[in-house]
Amino acid sequence: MTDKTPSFRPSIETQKTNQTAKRAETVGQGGETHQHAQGGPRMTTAQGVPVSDNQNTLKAGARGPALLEDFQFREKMFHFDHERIPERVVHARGYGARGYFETTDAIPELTSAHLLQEKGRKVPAFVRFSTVAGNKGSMDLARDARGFAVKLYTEEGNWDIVGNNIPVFFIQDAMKFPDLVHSVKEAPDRAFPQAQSAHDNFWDFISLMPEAMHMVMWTMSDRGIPRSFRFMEGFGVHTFRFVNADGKSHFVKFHWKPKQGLQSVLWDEAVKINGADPDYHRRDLWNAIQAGDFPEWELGVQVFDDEFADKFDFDVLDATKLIPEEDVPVRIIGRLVLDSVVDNFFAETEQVAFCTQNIVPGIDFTNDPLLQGRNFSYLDTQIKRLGGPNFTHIPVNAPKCPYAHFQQDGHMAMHNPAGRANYEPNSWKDGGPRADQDAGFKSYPEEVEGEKRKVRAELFADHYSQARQFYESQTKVEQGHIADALIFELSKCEVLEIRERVVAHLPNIDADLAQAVADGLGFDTLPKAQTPRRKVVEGLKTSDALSILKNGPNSFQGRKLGILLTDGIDGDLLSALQEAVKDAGGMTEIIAPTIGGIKTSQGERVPADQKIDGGPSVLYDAVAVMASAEGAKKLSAMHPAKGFAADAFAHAKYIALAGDAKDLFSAAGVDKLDDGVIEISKSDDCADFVKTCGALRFWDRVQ
Ligand code: HDD
Repeated sequence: MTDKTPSFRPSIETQKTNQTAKRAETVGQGGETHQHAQGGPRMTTAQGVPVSDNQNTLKAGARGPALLEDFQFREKMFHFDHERIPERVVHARGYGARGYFETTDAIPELTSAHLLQEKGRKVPAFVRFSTVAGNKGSMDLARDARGFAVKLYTEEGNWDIVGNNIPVFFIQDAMKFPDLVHSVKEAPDRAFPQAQSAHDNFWDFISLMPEAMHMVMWTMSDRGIPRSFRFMEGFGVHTFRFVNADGKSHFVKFHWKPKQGLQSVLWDEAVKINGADPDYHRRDLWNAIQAGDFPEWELGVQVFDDEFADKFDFDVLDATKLIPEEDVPVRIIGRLVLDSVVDNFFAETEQVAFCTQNIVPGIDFTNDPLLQGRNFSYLDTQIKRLGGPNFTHIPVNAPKCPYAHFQQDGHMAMHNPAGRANYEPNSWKDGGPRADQDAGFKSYPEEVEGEKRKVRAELFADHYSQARQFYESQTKVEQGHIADALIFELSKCEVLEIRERVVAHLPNIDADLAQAVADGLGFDTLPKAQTPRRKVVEGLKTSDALSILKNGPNSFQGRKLGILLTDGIDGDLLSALQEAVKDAGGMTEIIAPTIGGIKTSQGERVPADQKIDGGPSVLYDAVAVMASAEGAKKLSAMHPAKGFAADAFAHAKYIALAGDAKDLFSAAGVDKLDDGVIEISKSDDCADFVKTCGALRFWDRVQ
């Protein structure tokens, strides 16, 4: 039989695309003409055997059967078939980066933790941000809490603070965690909805678990839809212990405060961003770090003693409660900087294994029943996810300080101890590591007593007081968003009783909120309020620290301006605008009718970063539209351009207009412009505009 058919030959079309898109790389042309990419290392099998042909399987004749002896093919396919590991049961969707932590204020009087003994001590860090409910491939802008997990590679072992961007949690006892997670994830029969809490199962569970009402206020607030990982706070949530060298203990809560300030998106933006760029948050972090705009957080601690804990209105062991910063100020003791993206997502971000149990001498747990349960769960889940007990051998999980123990063998053992002794005590001369009675980790010798019973402490039964405090601490705009979010989510519930049962909790939080949600759901009457198990504490002081809008950055640093352009615009003005944004520490992106960009009136070509339908205004913190008369006419006939203008206005963005850009807004139905829309015609205007953008939104437009 003659050999007529080449086994792999890309179509002319494919070759063309590849040539234009990636001129630097050579394209496989079939086995016999395949070329190597310039300068790459020699390809080998996993056993190190050089590979001669990576295009064709070994065959008996060019059109004959494939041969089992093709070890290169079998190895390649076997490895591919095993590429996936189970995704995290929660927090599956995440994004990690490397950086460092530096102590800025030593606190030896509070803790013996080596890292915190001296100002200037610096250790490497790895951080993974995540959403909770969605699967690994879900979109970034789900309404959800965000994970904020930090691993500090200290000189006395790895210290993990496995926190969230919300300082409280849905439940008080780890016993309820599987139920909580089952309820929020896709329903088991239909496998939807994905990455959202807007469904019956979640709200059914919540309506029957009033302890969740405080956290629900947070997830329904703008905290549930952050603009970027860079613009959110992180919290260790639980009360931990600091223990100093004399063995004295204080309680401590951990806070990560973003230097970049706080910022969230609007729900309508979140919905649209999920379509326009499902990777919005991971792209944002990647781009910022690659651009050298390293995000930074301060580590703050709220430290208090037994006396405070005893007189506090709530139980400090209850993870559904926070301690207002106005009651116990946050003391800043360090800084965390993310300055490096990962080399490989799987190796680092996917395989990183956090555990609340990873603490170091000088830090200890409390009896918070949620924390105690977590301490069990994380180690357990890593064994399933990473395939065995040796996940600490994976570089991202391995300590960066010296370590020595007698643990050995198991799947993928890579650091078995050398020598004869693998037990202790032993009498061998070089008998291996020994425990250090002085410097080794010692648990705080808290005295415990009590009956062995399945119970909760009485103070845990207060479910509404801090939910009310949180709601009352928000600005009017933010309160409106909470009501809107509840109405949206409950409108997705098919069962009327579930909607009613949720609304029945709200009068215990705020009468107006309850009424607004009832109206939004079309109820004729407000359902009868749930009777609180414990009397709601009246008159808790509001706390400004709980609001995002009261803690804005007042700067455009780290933010992005989307500039929509047409042919014939003033190139000098464009440069001035770009310069002004750069000076403010922001970024710009050019959007144009085609990806080829535009030609300025000076005849210069400006390439585009986005074609208009790939760069909707929801992707930007503020926008500018610069259009010639002819250009504005063209844009006005383009649906995505009208959407760009209408959305930017509806989302209360600051808008700069140059040339005849106003015409686009009229075409988009926005005739009445306001003070948030600013005409620019010279370079001073640009600087003023960017300064104004520091307020991030022109809220007057939507109040
Ligand atoms: Fe959890 C992952 C944060 C309660 C059990 N959790 C996980 C991650 C974060 C949190 C950020 C992702 C870590 C990563 O990026 O790899 N979890 C929290 C916070 C909680 C909380 C702030 C409450 C204060 N979690 C919680 C409870 C349990 C778990 C009560 C079980 C008793 N969490 C897990 C887990 C996960 C996890 C199943 C899934 C993947 C993993 O651990 O590594 O073990």
